Amino acid sequence: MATPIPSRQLFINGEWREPVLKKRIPIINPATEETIGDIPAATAEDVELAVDAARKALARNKGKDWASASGAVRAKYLRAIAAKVTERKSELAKLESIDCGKPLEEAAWDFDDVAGCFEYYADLAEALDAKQKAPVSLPMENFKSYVLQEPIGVVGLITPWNYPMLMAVWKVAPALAAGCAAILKPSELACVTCLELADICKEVGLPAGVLNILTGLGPEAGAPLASHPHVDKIAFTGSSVTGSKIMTAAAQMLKPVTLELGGKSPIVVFEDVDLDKAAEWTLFGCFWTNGQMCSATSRLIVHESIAAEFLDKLVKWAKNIKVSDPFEEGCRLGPIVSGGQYEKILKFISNAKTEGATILYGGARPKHLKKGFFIEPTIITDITTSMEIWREEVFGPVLCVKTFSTEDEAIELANDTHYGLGAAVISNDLERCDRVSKSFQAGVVWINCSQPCFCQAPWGGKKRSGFGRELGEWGLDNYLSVKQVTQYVSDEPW
Ligand code: TXE
Repeated sequence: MATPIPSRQLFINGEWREPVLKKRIPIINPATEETIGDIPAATAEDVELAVDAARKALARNKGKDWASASGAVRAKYLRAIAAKVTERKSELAKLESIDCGKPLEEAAWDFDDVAGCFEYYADLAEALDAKQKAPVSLPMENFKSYVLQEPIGVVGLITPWNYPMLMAVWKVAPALAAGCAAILKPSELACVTCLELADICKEVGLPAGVLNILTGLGPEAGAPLASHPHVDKIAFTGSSVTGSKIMTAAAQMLKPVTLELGGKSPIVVFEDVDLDKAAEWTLFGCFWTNGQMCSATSRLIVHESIAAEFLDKLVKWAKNIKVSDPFEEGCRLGPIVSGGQYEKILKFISNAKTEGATILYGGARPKHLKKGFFIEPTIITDITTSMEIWREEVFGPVLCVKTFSTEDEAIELANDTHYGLGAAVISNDLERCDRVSKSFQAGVVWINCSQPCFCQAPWGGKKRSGFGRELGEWGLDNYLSVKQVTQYVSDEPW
């Protein structure tokens, strides 16, 4: 079924605008390797226009600018966007699926989350009004003090391709709720739906310049945004390498950043589990979104007494995972997002073999698929902790397995990584789960599950997985600046 890709331009100051240098980037369908359209490619010249539009949206104009509008007014727009996303969910899911390769059913779930995220931050925008002028108790009676929570200003949001619209909205929704004006730079590898978000913003009449969307290459569009002197904050999700570059650029301007980077998350399975339930979460935790999740629990650490039986089950179930065009009924694993990422994953697998690991299942393109960037669900054993496959983020459907004998050993293996985004523990002993959760060096811990994510709960990493928290109230705080106002209230001279 052909899904036409709308031909769009950049979205600047509430209008479609051709890139100044008129460049475009082809869109490749990862399931067929065919070119199916193109996206506009912004450069530094377009970044200038977008920053100017965003600053104007925040400029004082008789109190009618975005920043000084009440939270209730901003909430109205966020809810209108949520309603449009829901209305257009099936069309958006198809576009997402064809653009980044995720199974259609998974893409549809993403748009429920997108709408839910806008709704949630609409509520927080309203609640923000009541939190203004919160009094601070002072030790001296001749002073009184209160706190204002103000938008941080113009924010640059640089996002990845694995959840193209959802990752963008985790930043856009709180930024707009806080009263910031934003410039979104989604990934060039998949950003078709982000341009549809622009279309939705036009439809609901979002004031000009409040959200600007610039598609384009990282070094050409992302880098000038990160280093722009009139961008007050950068929020980034992507690789640790690019995160480091962004932090360096921001440091030159002493600009705040939040970074959500890579991961190599563990899932620890104890001997007392129901093997079926544990297998379900283990496979879901690693192969969901074609394994392209920063939080994928891609290191299985399983108790030695159940390892053989558990691995038999995993292999049996992995064989039943349908790898196909994401539009096919029952598809559970679609193609990898791009040729570059596909080659990178296959190289990780071949390096693992060279280093002496065993490919227990998968490891290649499924024989029935002649085209497209497909990789079988892959399970690798006989791993040592110094191997690249155990240490580096693969960002594909590859599960690495090691066994343990004691709880301490399991925790040591789990924490033996420079990343610290997610970690999961599966056990029927809830006291043990509690103990292990506290020992994990990770920003997100799952007990008896892996990957569920709610927009109400904080999300972010430790160590080289970044810092700052998205989602929940913490996500809104990212875009707020706290101002102390202190008044001398006594008639007596000081
Ligand atoms: O990431 P990049 P890529 C990891 C994953 C994957 C690897 C490479 O391991 O294999 O990163 O993916 C923009 N200044 N993750 O190359 O480069 C870029 O245009 C400013 C984990 O796609 O980090 C895109 O919008 N911006 C991850 C965004 O950064 C720049 C999700 C992310 O791209 C830039 C994706 C620059 N110099 C990949 N260079 C996660 N944490 O979920 C690039 N960009």
